[in-house]
Amino acid sequence: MQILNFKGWTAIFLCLSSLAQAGEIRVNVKDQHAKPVEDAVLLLTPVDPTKMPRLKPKDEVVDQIDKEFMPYVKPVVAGSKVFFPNKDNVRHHVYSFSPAKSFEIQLYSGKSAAPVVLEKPGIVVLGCNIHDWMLGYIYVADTPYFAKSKADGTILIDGLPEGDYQMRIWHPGMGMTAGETGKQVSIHDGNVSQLNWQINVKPVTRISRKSSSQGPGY
Ligand SMILES: [Cu+2]
Repeated sequence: MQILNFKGWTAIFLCLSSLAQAGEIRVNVKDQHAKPVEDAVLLLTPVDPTKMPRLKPKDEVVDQIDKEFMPYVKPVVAGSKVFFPNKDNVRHHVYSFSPAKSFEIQLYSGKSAAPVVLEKPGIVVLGCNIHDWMLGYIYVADTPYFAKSKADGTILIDGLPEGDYQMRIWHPGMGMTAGETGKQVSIHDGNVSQLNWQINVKPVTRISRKSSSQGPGY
């Protein structure tokens, strides 16, 4: 019994010490009117390029629900495979003409669309040939350290190895530039770095089409 207890304590200790080997950053994103900005993508790149880990591509999903892309902004790591399941009862025809990736998924319904592999970092603007208003963005990141802001404008990135990082931030309202840069942060094990970041964004008008999905559709 004592041995079991001892093992239990050892396990807890190891767990705590591995948690301490990383830091985190919390950023509060506001616009020029001091309003919280949702869907801003924050990216951290180690200042020392030898600290950049190998990217691990993932399987990601951008849904189509009520004739909208969900989520509106999706950050993914470069090399990831993105699936575009159609959850509507009408067909979509998803495309992008962006330099980071140009592709087209012909009229389809359900999960029949083949995934698209996004190798090149950059911004992929999504549209639908049938529904002109459908607009979505995939930010293909060249670093594994990224996250996007919630409705209250906060972004959290945890599990960051200790070190200095260059930060970038991007939002659809900033246009197709790579975003704003220039801030650096030092991450220390077990510490939380907090900062406020004000960005200039053009208002993004998004009209909900929910009601129109009740009808016969097209
Ligand atoms: Cu569509």
